[in-house]
Formats: sequence, structure tokens, C-alpha cells
Amino acid sequence: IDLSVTWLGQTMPGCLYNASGVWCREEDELEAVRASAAAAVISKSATLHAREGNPEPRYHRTALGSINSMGLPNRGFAYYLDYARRYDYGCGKPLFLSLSGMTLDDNLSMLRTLAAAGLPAIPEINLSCPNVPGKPQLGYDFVATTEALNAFDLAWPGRYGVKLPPYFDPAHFAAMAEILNRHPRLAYVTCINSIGNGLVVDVDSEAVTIKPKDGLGGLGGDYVLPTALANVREFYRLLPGKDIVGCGGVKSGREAFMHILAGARAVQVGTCLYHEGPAAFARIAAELAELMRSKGYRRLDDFRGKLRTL
Ligand code: RRO
Repeated sequence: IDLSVTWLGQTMPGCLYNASGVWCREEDELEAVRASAAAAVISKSATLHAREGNPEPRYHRTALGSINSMGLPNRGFAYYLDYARRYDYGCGKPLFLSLSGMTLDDNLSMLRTLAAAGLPAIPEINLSCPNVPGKPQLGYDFVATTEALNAFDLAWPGRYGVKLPPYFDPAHFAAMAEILNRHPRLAYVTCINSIGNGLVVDVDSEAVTIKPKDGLGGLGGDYVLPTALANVREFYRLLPGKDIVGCGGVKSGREAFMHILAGARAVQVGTCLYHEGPAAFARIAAELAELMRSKGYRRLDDFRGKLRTL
């Protein structure tokens, strides 16, 4: 069974990698992902300057997934750029750098610096961090998103991707797609970031489970799978010529299969990776291969985007 994926002008050895934010803030974590069965590596969303992030507790696991309000803790752009300078691109696993500047100017400054470095690393600009108090998710502001993408085109000469928040209405899928389709070098979109500003309540303590924003945080895991699949399928239809990276609720080969059936080119693993560690990639890949074998599929192209309607 062939799980390889050809996109962005290269072929990577599988279809699974980490969701940005998980197992990718420190170099040893990034290297552990690279050394695992993951097919690519993406770094924690970087800001121009290092950040401690929000006060703890800021991550909580439940039976159905996770809630987080990390608040963009990261080593700062220079740290991930330095990693990108030393990365072994010959290993066949693409390196993506997630960027989440506190301002548009910060994003442009990081893009210009990355461009000047002349590396094969691909930027994924995060339009959807739900957890910085007082800063709304850019992807929910269509005017600001238009302005940002126009500016990215001038600051970055190559292909790039964006990480989108989940949308919940066909009018919003259509409006966002219309904006994204104006940018030919926007090669892919990752759907979805966490479902922002959920609230997990603990009955015993009668309290919220994380400290920032009085308990509000981004949901991941089982909670978000159907929303993620809806976003993957809708953008797959609405963004011809662009790739969709599926992210949300993948914990076995079955969910990876669902994302690809809905149109995903590649699939990221977030909450499950947080709990299981990088061994998750080999397990999920083996499960996906077994599911494909049982259905008579030999490669991902045999079923990608072929989700049937009734
Ligand atoms: O760091 C975070 O709180 C965070 C980010 Br930047 C993001 O994009 N998504 C998320 O769930 N958490």
C-alpha cells in the first residue's frame, strides 16, 4: 500500500504529520517528529519575539478530546528559522514553518526574513489562533484576511499555506473561498484549527478546567471531527487547484481515511499526538494501510475526494 503524497512540487513518504502546536515547540520535539513515521514536520506558530504564553493550567484532556489556551508560547521566529537552516531537506520530509505574528507587520517581517534565507521551508500562516486575549481570529474577519493575503503576496515569492479556523455556514465557506482563490501562490489551506472558545466544565469541582479567559479555550479531538470534515469537504470543492490539509479529530486510520475521502491531500494529528507521542504516526499509518487494503485501494488517489452523497 502506497501512502506517499505528491504536492508542492515534491513527493513525501506518507500523508501524516503533526498539527502545528503539538510536539513542535522545541528542537528535540521537532526532531522526534522528523525521526518518527511522520511524513513532514511543522513547527509551533512563531511570533517575532519569544513568548511564555498564557498562565497554567492551559491544556486539559477530556474523554472526548482537549481544550487549550496556550497563548502562543514559542521560542520566537529566529529559533525556528535557525532550525530551518540546519534541517536536512534531503530526508524527503518537507519542513513547514507556522507563523502567527501579533500584527500584520510582524507576519510580513518574518516572511521577508524567510524569503531572504532562501530555504525550501514552506510558510503556513496561522489565521486562526483563538487564544490571545483581546485578539480575534483573523480568519473570521474577511476584510483583514483580504488585506493580509494581499500583503503576503508581496512579502513572500513562493508557495505558501494558511491555517484556517472552522467555518459553520455555507455563506462563510463561499466568502472565504472567493478571497483565497485570488491568490495563486496560496498552494494549500489547512482545515481546521481548534474550535475556538469552547468551555469544558468539571462537575466535581464545579469549575472550569483551564485558567486563561475564565476557562474558554480551543477544542480538539473527537469534539471537532465532523466540523473538520465539513471544512475539508467544502473547501475541497471551492478551491480547485489548491490542496487541503485535513486537521481535526484524527486518532486512528479511520479518521485519516475520512479526511482523505473528504478531499484532504495530507492529514495532521494534534490532540492524539499530544497524548500518545510520535509513535502515533506509525500506528495510524498502519491502520490506514490496512483499511485501504480491505477496500482494495492501493494509493490515496484511489479515493481522495470521492466521498459519496445520497
Ligand atoms: O498557542 C495557542 O494557544 C494556540 C494556537 Br497559536 C492555535 O493556533 N491554536 C490553538 O488551539 N492554540
